[in-house]
Amino acid sequence: MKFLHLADLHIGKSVNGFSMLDEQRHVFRQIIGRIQSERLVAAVIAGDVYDRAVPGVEAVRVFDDFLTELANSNVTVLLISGNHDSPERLTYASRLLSDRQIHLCGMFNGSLRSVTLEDEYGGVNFWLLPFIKPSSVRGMFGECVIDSYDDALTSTLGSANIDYAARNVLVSHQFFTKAGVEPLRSESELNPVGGLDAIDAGLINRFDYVALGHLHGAQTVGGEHIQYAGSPVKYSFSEWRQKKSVTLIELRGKGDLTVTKLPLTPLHDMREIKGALDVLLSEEISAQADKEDYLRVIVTDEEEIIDPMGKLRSVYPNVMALDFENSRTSIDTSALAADIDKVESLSPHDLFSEFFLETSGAVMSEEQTKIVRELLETENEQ
Ligand SMILES: [Mn+2]
Repeated sequence: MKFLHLADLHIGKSVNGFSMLDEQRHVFRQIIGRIQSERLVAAVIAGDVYDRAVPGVEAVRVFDDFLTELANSNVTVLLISGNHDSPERLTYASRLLSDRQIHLCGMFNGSLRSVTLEDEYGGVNFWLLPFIKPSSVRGMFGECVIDSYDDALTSTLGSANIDYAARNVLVSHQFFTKAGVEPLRSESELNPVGGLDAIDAGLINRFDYVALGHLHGAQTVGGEHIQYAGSPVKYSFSEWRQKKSVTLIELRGKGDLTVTKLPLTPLHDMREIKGALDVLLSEEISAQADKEDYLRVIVTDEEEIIDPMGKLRSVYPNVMALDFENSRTSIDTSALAADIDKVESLSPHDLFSEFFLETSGAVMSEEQTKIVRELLETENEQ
């Protein structure tokens, strides 16, 4: 059988104040096209569907359109929540949707869910593991001690009674690493302090394929059969040299697998340019690539320039970031301005949610949200 593996959609994400919704719609159209032309049986979405726990109206609409197109393409959809998603919200209507072969697995309740799809070699079990934290699964497995992410995964898989003689695919959003191999990280991911969330990829080596989300650069972990699909859109300048793709898996008999990267074309690419302002603005340089690309511009002039952003945007409308590299101190002014805009537009509750997400690496639970709301209300009354 052939199926598609994607992850880290981050629908609704803005990069330096620029909405990525048009980029997301653009790659989703390409993904639907490939699903139809390759006659795929399933689309696996390995977490981080939305960029935040409470997505905006437009983001929900874009995902609704994408899910409807997937259903109309007659593929089975297998989806888990990532650390950016609200498990409860992502589970909405999931019991109804499973009748349409759309399996939304947002919450983990102590038993690993599986969906079996058939092909000419028999059944393939897709195991759906939403993003879990040690604290969220503690107590679910009797007396088992769960102190680390490794413990959480070991107990979860151990309780699932997986028959490894059959064909099994794991869908997960945990951070898997292989000892001695430095993963390719991107600035648009969340990195909890100290890398305590890392799990040894040896624990998942017996699956025929592991469809991972979390890392935004496509990469393998300890074998061709363990893959991070990467985000379908570039979400930070640390990714500007990456080529974004979705992953096509052809699984034949036990242990017989082909993995292919299907490249995605952005509406506007993301890139960096560097040099003296006059040179960068010249027709000779600007005509070399699409002027509407998302740019990080590094200006190297020594003299003070009046309104460099205005001048740059008259030629390159989508300049996202401006840096100066000269003998004086360099300051990233545009990023600062975009951040201030963003901060001013958020409510105290949303600001705290963002802060929590950035520092802890996961969205607040319903209970934590309730506590924060109560505290803010008390504060307001006083
Ligand atoms: Mn992500």
